[in-house]
Amino acid sequence: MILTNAHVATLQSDKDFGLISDGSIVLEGSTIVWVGAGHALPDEFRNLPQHDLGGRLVTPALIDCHTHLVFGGNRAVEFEQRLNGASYEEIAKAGGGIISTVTATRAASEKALLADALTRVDALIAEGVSVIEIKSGYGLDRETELKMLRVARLIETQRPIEVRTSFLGAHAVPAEYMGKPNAYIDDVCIPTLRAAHAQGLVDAVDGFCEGIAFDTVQIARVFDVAKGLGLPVKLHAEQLSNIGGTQLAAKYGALSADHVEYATEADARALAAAGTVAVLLPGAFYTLHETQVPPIDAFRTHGVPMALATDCNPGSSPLASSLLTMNMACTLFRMTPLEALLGVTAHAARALGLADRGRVTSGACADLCVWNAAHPAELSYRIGFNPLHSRIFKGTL
Ligand code: DI6
Ligand code: FE
Repeated sequence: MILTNAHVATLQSDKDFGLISDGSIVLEGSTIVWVGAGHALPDEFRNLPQHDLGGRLVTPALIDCHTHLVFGGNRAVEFEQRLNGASYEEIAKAGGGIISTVTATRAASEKALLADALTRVDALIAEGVSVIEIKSGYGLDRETELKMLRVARLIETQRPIEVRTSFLGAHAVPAEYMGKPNAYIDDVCIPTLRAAHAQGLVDAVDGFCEGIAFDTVQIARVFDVAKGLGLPVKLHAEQLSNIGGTQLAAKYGALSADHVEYATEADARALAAAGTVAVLLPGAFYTLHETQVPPIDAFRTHGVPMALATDCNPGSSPLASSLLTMNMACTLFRMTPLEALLGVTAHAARALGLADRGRVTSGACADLCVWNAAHPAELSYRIGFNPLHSRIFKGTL
């Protein structure tokens, strides 16, 4: 198939949108085999069936590289408590927060978790998302961590979307191990990681490195096991304070360090040297009324690729919109519309270790979005408006 009459934002480099007006894109199965100006279409492709896009904007399909979208229940009541003065950390220490979602997730059936997760997946697909990363971490026991990962895998069988899973056993210390984080890592987290990996349920290993969660020594023990299993790592680092998570992520050659509001210039240098992506999560920044903006200028100066994701979760970021994430990144973090688009495409792909996604180039996977828009800045500019015209997933419209 040839897509013709397209205004293509190829994102072939990070310097600009790589716009081609009156462009054509040749798809062969699930692969892009040619992209360029319509008049330059090679003769060999002239007889293929054509699909006229009416001059619409085409971009790589969007990628949400950090979500916790499989969970039970919701935390609207805690949202209300925070607005009545309680802090996120206070609620967590009182057994709410992540732990209240753990209780609801343990109680939920696999079927109910799947049905609930699909409502969020559908919202993302409706905005042109083609790949979603989904973490475990609301089970914190063997059975429920495995259940969450099975549900994440099932999503791919129910919807035209690709799912990458991350094992996040080191997300919080469950009530039954209160005050005994090391015992939790040894008795539950590491054995569950091995079991989940043996069942083919894990694509990467994540952790929450924070005062209210795990320190760098505890995370390093989980990362050592991940490395032994040949799994890539990533880390929630420097979200609420700086305790060295970003440096640890860099030391382990992590795919990404995520949140990073409290990261320093030295942390940015370490990420650049390691080739680790900074995943920025403006939905959590916004929801938690955070005021510490991630060190965007340091990331720019040192050439750290910045990805953007929803962090879709019931506590700190009840957000299921990549477009709103882009808008928030521009308005709250002063990222440019080009950085925002790279953040949900090329750089998000890199944060997941997917080399063939996120740019419109020959050899890439044919995951594309067609927008009722003339310029790519429109995708970041509007608030609460979805201009998606159609989505092409692995070559299928
Ligand atoms: N950081 C976050 O923002 C989420 N997890 C994490 O490690 C919050 C998860 C939650 O509050 O349920
Ligand atoms: Fe998160």
